[in-house]
Amino acid sequence: MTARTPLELPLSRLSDPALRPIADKLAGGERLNDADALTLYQSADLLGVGALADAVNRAKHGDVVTFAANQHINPTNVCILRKTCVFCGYARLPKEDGAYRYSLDQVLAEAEPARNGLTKEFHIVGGLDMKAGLEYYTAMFRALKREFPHVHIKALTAVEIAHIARIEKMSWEDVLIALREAGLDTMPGGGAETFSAAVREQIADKKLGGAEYIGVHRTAHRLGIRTNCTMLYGHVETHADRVAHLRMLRDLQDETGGFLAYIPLAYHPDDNELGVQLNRKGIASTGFDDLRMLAVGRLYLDNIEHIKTHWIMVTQFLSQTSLSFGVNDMEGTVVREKIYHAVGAHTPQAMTLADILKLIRGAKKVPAERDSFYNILRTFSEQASEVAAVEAA
Ligand code: V47
Ligand code: SF4
Repeated sequence: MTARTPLELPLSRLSDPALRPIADKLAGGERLNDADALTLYQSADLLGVGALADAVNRAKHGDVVTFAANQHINPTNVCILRKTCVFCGYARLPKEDGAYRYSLDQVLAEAEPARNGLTKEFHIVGGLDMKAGLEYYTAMFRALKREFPHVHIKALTAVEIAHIARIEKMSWEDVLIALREAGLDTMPGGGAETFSAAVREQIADKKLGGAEYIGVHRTAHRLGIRTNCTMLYGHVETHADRVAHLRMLRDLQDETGGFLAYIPLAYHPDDNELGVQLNRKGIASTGFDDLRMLAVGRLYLDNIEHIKTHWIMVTQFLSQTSLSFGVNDMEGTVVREKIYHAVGAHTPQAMTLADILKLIRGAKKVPAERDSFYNILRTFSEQASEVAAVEAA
């Protein structure tokens, strides 16, 4: 996308001497190792870590910050793991109050705002619902492509793909091929949580394991389906667990090059069992940790081009600040987000184009709308009239 520029490391801004050898490696184009990542997670010099990440990000992307105009659709909250993913407040058992599964007409009604022509992507994820098998999703994707042919479909986490494969007695590969034929374009990165087996046992006991998550993404990449990757942080994981998680993502990326973006997801403790167990009601991750997670992602994942901040989870204000901590992409204009609002996110459910432009410009960056493959569609100059023209289109 943006022309690469020479790396200019702000050495004078490092107050922790432990960061100096890491800066030297970056200056020499040497890859950081796991011990370096641990140092970055442990250092109290957040501004130093951020300055390094900012320098690396600027060398790759200049001042440009991208966003995609997308709409979230969560077609079912019925999930067989409702009792064992103790961090999740969104899922319901089939007969529980609040359980829902959209019919095709309801999905199309949810998608209706995309008629405005602004929406370029549907982000579709939901629970592991025994009644939402391959046919449910292929019919949905076909109908969405028929009604909204201009909209990219980013849908179904690795966990959902494995669930469909299990209930249909099919291979991951055959499920992915069928979904792609029906209209699936790329896959989101959800379901990763933290890969460590010990952490999974505590927070997501029956969920697809880390190696299998990687296996589904490897299969998708082999079929030419690009995907995102995530890490859920701020619950019971250690710094070493975070590093091991990043290592698995970086190794797969070395092998396939199929990841488009990395998105760290801040754990929210309200309205879920884990929040009660940890006695953390109302206490989500810290701003310090949110910024550090993004910056370390930028520095360690040298083979993943895009680091995305998810403003719904960490607030627009922290997302804006993260644009100086190695981040080059913001989760877009999101219509009707449900998953995080079920677990205590107090952010709005959608941001307008004007809101996003204001945030990015406020960080002295240049906003650019992108497509789902990160090709820049338009860069926004300072003229407010441009926003009005686009919103009226
Ligand atoms: O996998 C569930 C997380 C994820 C909680 O790929 C929670 O572009 C915090 O993956 N606190 C789904 N997080 C969302 C996701 C995502 C979001 C935005 C962009 C992309 C992308 C992917 O939500 C789940 C899980 O890790 N989640 N419960 C909670 N209490
Ligand atoms: Fe189901 Fe996903 Fe919630 Fe786990 S995190 S209970 S798999 S919806």
